[in-house]
Amino acid sequence: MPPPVTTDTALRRSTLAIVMGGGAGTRLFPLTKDRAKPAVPLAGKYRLVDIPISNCINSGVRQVFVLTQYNSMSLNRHIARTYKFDQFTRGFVEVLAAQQTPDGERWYQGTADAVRQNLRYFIENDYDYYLILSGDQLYRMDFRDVMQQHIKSGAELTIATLPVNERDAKSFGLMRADADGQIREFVEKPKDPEVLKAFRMSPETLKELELDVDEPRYQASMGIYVFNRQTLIECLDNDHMDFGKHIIPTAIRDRKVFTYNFQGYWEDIGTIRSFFEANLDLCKLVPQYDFFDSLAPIFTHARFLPATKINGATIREALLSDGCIITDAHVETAVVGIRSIVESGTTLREVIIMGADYYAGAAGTDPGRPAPGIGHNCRIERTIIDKNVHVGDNTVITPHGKPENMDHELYCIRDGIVVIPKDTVIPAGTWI
Ligand code: ADQ
Ligand code: ADP
Repeated sequence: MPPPVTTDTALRRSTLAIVMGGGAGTRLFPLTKDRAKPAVPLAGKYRLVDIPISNCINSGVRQVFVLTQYNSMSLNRHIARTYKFDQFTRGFVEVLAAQQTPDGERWYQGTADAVRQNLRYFIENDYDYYLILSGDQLYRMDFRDVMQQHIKSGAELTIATLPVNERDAKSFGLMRADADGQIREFVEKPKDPEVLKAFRMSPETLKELELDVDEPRYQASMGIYVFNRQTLIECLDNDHMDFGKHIIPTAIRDRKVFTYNFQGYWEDIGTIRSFFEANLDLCKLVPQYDFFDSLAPIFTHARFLPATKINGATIREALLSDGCIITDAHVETAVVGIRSIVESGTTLREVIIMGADYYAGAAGTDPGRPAPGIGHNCRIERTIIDKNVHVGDNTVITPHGKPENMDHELYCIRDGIVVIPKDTVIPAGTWI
C-alpha cells in the first residue's frame, strides 16, 4: 500500500531526488576531460545539472543527491555556491562521488549500481518516494504532476514517457501500456526491426495524443522514474547493474509499473552532437526550450559580472552571457559564454564558446600564459570552444573537409563538430 500522503508539502518532504550524473563520460568527451558531466557548461551561463535541480526546486522537491563518477572541483564549487537553503526548508543538494564511498574505491558499474552503492544515505531518512532523474536532458517538468499521478494510480514504480519517431526509437527503452497506463511490456533499446515493430503505438493512442496516425511512433522511457521506498529497496536487492537493462524489465513482470505521459520539449543532451544542436536551437528566433519562463526559472551560480560590452558588431540569433567584450566581430548562431572576449575582424558561425573563469591579469593567473579569448581576424564554424581557451589571431577553425571523428593534440572532431578542450592555447595563424 502506498503511504497515506495527501498534502503537497508532505509529498515534497517525503520525496528524495537522485540525479544520475554520468558514468565514464565518454559520450561528451572532451568536455568531460577535466570535469564531471553535470558540470559541463550549458547555454552560456548554466551547467547541465542546473536543469534537473531547477526542475526539482520548481516542483518543491528540495532534497537532492547528485551521483557522479568522480569528484570534480568545478561541480562541487558550482553546487556549493548555487544551492543553499535556509534551515527552515530541510533542503540540500549534495554530490556523492563513486570514489568517495567507504566500501572501497569502486566505480559505479551502471545506474542501478550507483544507486545501490549509496542506498544507505537514501534510506537514512524516512523518505516515501525516490525520484530518479537523468543528468543530461534539457526539459521542464513539474514533478508534482508525476507524483500525484503515481499516488493516484497506486503504482509502485512510475516511468515518465514520451512518443519518439522510428529513427530515434532504437536508442530508448520502449514500452506497451494498457489504456489505464499500466506497463505490460518493456524492451531496452531494441536492435531487431521485428521487435521494434511490435512496439509501435496504436492509431487510437496516436489520435488521443493528437499525433499523425500515419507516422510510426513509439512510447519511450525518458529515464525518469518514481519508486516507492520499499519497491526501490527490493528492486536493488540483487546484483543487477542498470535500470534500463535489468531493473525496469524485471519490475514490469512482477509489479505495478505505470507510465506518466509527458508532452513538451525534451532533448537528451548527452552526446556532442545533441548537446551542440540543443545549444544552437536556443539561438533561434523562437527556441524550443524556454529559458525565459519566469514561473519555473532555471537556477545557476549567481555571479557578479558586469554587463556585456559590445564595441560595434553584427550579431544575429545569438545568446550573449554576462561579462563579455565583443569588438567589431560578426556573430551568427552562437552561444557566447560568460567572460568571453572576441576581438575585431572575427566571424563566429554555429559556435559555442563557453567563456572563461577569469580575465587576463586576474590575481593568481600565470602572466606567461596567453589570456582566454578569441583573437583578431579569426573564422570559426561548427565548433565548441571549452572554457579558458586562447585562440590566437588569424586562426581558422572549421570541420569542413575533415573526417567526422578524429583526435588531434589541439582539438577533437565528433560527429562533424570541432571541439577545443578546456585551457587549450591555439597559436596565431593556426588552420584547423
Ligand atoms: P541511457 O541514457 O542510454 O538510457 P544510461 O547510460 O544508463 O542510459 O544513463 C542514464 C543516466 O544515468 C544518464 O544521465 C547517465 O549520464 C547516468 N549514468 C549512467 N551511468 C552512470 C553511473 N555509472 N553513475 C551515475 N550516473 C550514471 C536511459 C534508459 C532508457 C531511456 C533513456 C532516456 O535506460 O530506457 O529510454 O535513458 O534517455
Ligand atoms: P563559474 O560558475 O563562474 O564558471 P567556476 O567555478 O568555474 O565558476 O570558476 C570561476 C572562478 O574560479 C573565477 O571567479 C575565479 O575566481 C576562479 N578561477 C578558476 N580558474 C582560474 C584560473 N585558472 N585562474 C584564476 N582564477 C580561476
